Amino acid sequence: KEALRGVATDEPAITKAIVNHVQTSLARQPHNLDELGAYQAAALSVRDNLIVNWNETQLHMTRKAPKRAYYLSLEFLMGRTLDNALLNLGLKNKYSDTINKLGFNLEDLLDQERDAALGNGGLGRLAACYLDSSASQELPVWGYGLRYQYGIFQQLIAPDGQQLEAPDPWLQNQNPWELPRLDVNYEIRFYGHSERLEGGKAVWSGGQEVLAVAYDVMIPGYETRNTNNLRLWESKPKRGFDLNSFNAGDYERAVESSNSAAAITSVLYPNDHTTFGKELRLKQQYFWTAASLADIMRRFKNLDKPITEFPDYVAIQLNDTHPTLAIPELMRILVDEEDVPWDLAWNITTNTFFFTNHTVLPEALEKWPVPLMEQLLPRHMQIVYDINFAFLQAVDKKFPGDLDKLNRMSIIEEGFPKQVRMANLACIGSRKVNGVAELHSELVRTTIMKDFVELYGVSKFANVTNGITPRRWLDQCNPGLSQLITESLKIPRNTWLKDLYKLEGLLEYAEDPAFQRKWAAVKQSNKQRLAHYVETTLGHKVNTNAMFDVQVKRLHEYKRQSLNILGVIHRYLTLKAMSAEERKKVNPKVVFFAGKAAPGYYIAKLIIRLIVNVARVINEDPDTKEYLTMFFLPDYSVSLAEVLIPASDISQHISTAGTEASGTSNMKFCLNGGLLVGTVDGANIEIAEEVGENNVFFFGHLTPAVEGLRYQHSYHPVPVEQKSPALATVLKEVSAGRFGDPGVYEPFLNTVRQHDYYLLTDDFESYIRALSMVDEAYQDRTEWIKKSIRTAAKMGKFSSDRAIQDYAQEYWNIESVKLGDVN
Ligand code: 26Y
Repeated sequence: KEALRGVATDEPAITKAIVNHVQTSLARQPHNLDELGAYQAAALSVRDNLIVNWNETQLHMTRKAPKRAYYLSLEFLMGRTLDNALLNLGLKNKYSDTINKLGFNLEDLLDQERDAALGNGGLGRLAACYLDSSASQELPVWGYGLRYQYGIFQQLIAPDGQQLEAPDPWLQNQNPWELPRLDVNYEIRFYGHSERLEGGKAVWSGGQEVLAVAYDVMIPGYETRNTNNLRLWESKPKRGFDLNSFNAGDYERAVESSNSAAAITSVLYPNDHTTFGKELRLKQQYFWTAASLADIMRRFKNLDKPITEFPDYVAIQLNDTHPTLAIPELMRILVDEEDVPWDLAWNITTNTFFFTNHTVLPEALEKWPVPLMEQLLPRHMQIVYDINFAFLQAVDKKFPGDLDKLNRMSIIEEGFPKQVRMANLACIGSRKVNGVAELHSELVRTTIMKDFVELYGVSKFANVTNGITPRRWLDQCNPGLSQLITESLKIPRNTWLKDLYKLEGLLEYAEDPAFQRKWAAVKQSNKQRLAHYVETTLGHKVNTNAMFDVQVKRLHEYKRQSLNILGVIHRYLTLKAMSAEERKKVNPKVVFFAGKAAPGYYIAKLIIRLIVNVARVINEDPDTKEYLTMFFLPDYSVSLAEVLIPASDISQHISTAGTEASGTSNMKFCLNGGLLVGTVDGANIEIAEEVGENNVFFFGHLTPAVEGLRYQHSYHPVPVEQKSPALATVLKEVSAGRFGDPGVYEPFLNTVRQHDYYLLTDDFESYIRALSMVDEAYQDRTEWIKKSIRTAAKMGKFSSDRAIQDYAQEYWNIESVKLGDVN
């Protein structure tokens, strides 16, 4: 049966498949192959497996014709694929042995793969975890995104500590995990003009047309043959190039339009949380939503069902506001192309879409200038106005005469220029709106969507707490711990990896000294693995007996890496002030930072510079370096996270209360037995609910206090010296040039001294106290290990399998369609 499926699952067949790919796909000789070539051949042989499963899954789904869900996301932060695919197929051991016999080491080959880094951070990685969980649970879910030529930029650190950006040409060596589908393509129009006809219809013509071409990425499920699809669109010129200009000798002009078509999917925008209003970004958004909807519509039409049943077969999840144009685009297709009356079209549309909000920060809420939208998408602008007109009538009917409310709720924001508020459009056009953790969803209901809750009722506004896939974030990145868990729970690995609540079985071992020793030994070896990484990349030795304290995430003022670095300086100054005798009582600590700053985010880049330069000073200080060292690891990525997270004793999630919607790395650290120091924010709160507040280190002001404190900063400011003398000293030392040129950091220091929007001065003292409690707790290593075990044991809720089940049942109304077991 397997031979019929062409699948290589035993050693001889795997060997044959790999050697075959070396010779025929790579056109190389097996006897002088380098690691890159060996990786490619191995990957191609695994790809063969995936393609067979993928094909059968697609065929099966077409035959069964279940309702499907589509996850529209501008970002999919996939990371590497080979290791994950081998684990999902259950072939890792066989590949490891086979590759050994071929004279290579599997782990080295895995390292040859470049990350697919088509995302910025949390939102993009969440999309990747959700694809994994959907496939693993055999749900008919497809992802739709863009095939960027360049992913998130590569981060370099200059000698002076500044972040530099280099392109990420991830497709340079061919990508074995995608399948070009040149036959699946759609023409996408921009610009031109729209002429209204009778009955609400219009004709949109002229302008520029570009081609969207599909590339399919196989998404294997864990221990199932179900293999889902992530369809990424690439832009191409509709016609090669302008032959008239070419013949007239104007070669540049001839390729201009083809270049502008290719530009659409050339690069991922590296901003997260700050909008910028660039035309190319709006083009990306429309290009992608239009291609995806055309594809979805074509698939629906193959079912031969009446158009009114569209929402019975299609659910579309909008990953933040980025794909909101899908709403007017579906209206355009229905009204202009399918001749559906406006009201019926609106009914279909609002039963199809679901909208997830990922942030309440005002600077991240997308707005597009009306003049830009009118020019680029004239028909959509008309549709948005028509939607808004009917909507405002409904608001006025329910709240007669409330002009302020109408102004706040309107899709169009008055001003110069007028702007289209994408969050309002997404909310109005969707069946449900959700936040990503309990607190965040409550903030959505009471702040940005307050008026909408009053209009529609609260049931439209719900919560789905984020989750992470335990396959990648435990089994794959921490094989030692995975094995210990399987041995101890005495159930097969696949059982708890598919039902993470089973980890609770570990609780009974928390008091068992033998188990504690094994648990600690795994952590220790993960710390050694990280130390090895630091040594080979930065050339620095790391004391693995020290506490490893980690903060890794995008650089942002709201995430407060600033608080962390100022805390490190405080610790350094405290150590310096101690006698050598006193110091000996201090538990050594190594602090790790990693994360990228948006290239245009000046203060965030300055914070990186400060971190790097503080590290340089304290790592060289003979008085203290035994007790405190710190590292900024350049170029944070999914792959680096897989090394860092299993190695942490404690990790920091210290956003100003009410600003971090959820956070997902907090879940990853805890799942790997790391403890958490954090604010009462996002999913930290639910983690504490699960693991018990005695197992997390909370500090800082709570969300309801934030507004008042900000008001105080503006109108009744209290000097830093008075609020926190310790912080004042730290700021003074930085200002004076103790960590490099005096003056360089002033713009950052002033944000703290002046408005202190993110409340560093208010939270510093309690932050330092929390860190002392961490130190104290770490002194009693046995108690610490117990906390670590109890924490991991209670992480069941945070599996993305649970989150996807929530979406599948409460929102999409879809069910599993199983293809059959592996082998
Ligand atoms: C509009 C554009 C500039 C933009 C681009 C990317 C705006 C926001 C983003 C990304 C947002 C993001 O990553 N949000 C994070 O989503 C995670 C998954 O829900 C949350 O865990 C995390 O708290 C939130 O910051």
